[in-house]
Amino acid sequence: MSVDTSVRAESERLFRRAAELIPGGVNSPARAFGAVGGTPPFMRRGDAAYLTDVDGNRFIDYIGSWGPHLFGHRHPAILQSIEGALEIGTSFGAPTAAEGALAELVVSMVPSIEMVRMVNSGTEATMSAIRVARGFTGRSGIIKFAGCYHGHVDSLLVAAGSGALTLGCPSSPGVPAGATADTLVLPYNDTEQLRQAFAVNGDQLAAVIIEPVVGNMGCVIPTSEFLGELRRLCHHHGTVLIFDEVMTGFRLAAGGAQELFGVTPDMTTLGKILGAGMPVGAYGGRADIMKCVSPAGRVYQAGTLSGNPVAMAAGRAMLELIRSSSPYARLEQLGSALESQFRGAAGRAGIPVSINRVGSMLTVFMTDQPVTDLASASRSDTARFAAWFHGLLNRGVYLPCSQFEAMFISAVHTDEDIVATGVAAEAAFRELAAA
Ligand code: KE4
Repeated sequence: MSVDTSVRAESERLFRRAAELIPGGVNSPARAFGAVGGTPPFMRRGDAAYLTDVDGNRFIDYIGSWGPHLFGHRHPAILQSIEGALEIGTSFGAPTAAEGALAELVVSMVPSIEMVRMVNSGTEATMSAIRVARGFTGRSGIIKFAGCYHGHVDSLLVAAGSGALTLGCPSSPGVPAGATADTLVLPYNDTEQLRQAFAVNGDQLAAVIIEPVVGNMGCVIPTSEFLGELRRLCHHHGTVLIFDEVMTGFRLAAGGAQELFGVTPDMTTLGKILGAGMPVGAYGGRADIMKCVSPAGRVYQAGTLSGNPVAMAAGRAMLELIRSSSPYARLEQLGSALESQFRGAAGRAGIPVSINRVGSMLTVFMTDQPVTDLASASRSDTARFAAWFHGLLNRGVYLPCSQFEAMFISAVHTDEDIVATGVAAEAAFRELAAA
């Protein structure tokens, strides 16, 4: 029996009203369907791998709040931790044991992190990490890679991915030239250009910040040569290597991409899964670098709700779930099965696709060429992706609403969900072929 989730009148009503009150009707552009058109479903609740919208439509969810829900929506252990924390209050602006408890877990799980500071978002984490690297080295220059997105930090909103790329403004208005004057943008996976950039600028480079597996131009995977050379060059020039693991942290392995690839950065930024759906970010790394951070050192960074005890309790429950259940074999199995479903469906429908996947993070690119950087990702047929996206959405499958994002599978998706997704995907591919 085919699923029909195309009737979304209440979402349309809510979206019209929201757009009069909130820019674009959303509190984050990535949710606005700008790249795919139409009205975003307004969600009423989430349960395990599923979302139900205000019109009563049920979706298999492959966004998972853009990454946090490694164990699906409303996992009992996470809800119980939040309820328990609420028994004593919501926020004190004073130290609590909950912050140290989560810091202990992060330090024990993430290879590069000897000390860590909690903040409230991935953006705060990357903004702070850049400042600390500049304070530690006394240098100003930073390298980022075209198509990578590190939050809406002024110095990094240049050639940015995710919503900035999706909405065609990878370098945002409102960012003064001075804010990006020290930012050098290189192509991802281009080892030769990396070597040249260091040869010319090495002694002025405070930091390189990179998504060690990119999610924000769609899923793009580094070559081992590129990542290895990046590590070597940063070490040689005294440049701080920052892995932005806001998306990959705890997603690709308990110790993130740095554990998976065996490449240890000097600093790491975290978010998403770390907060289990609550607003948490973090930055950490070598103790000698982190001891520059106020009040231990002179690099200032602060936050009223940083280390919020309710969010800390949720994060602790999440990391303890990871340690007790080690979901990565299951996540790989589900990811491999979903990739096979998409490949088979596209093949039978005669639609050329390129699929990049690491574990439970993947993207179906509408192109017949390999996708290894922003230039190749940008050759994807975004109009075809938009049509395929709606074909799936109308059949109860909720993908990220952009060609330049990654899908996320949770440990609580079922084999039946994967098969049902394959059936919906093939029907949507066949619609493309018939168009
Ligand atoms: P937040 O400030 O959105 O918590 O984190 C920024 C960030 C930093 N680094 C990486 C690698 C990220 O992926 C993100 C945020 N990711 C996007 C999705 N691609 C968040 C979705 C949104 O902007 O609404």
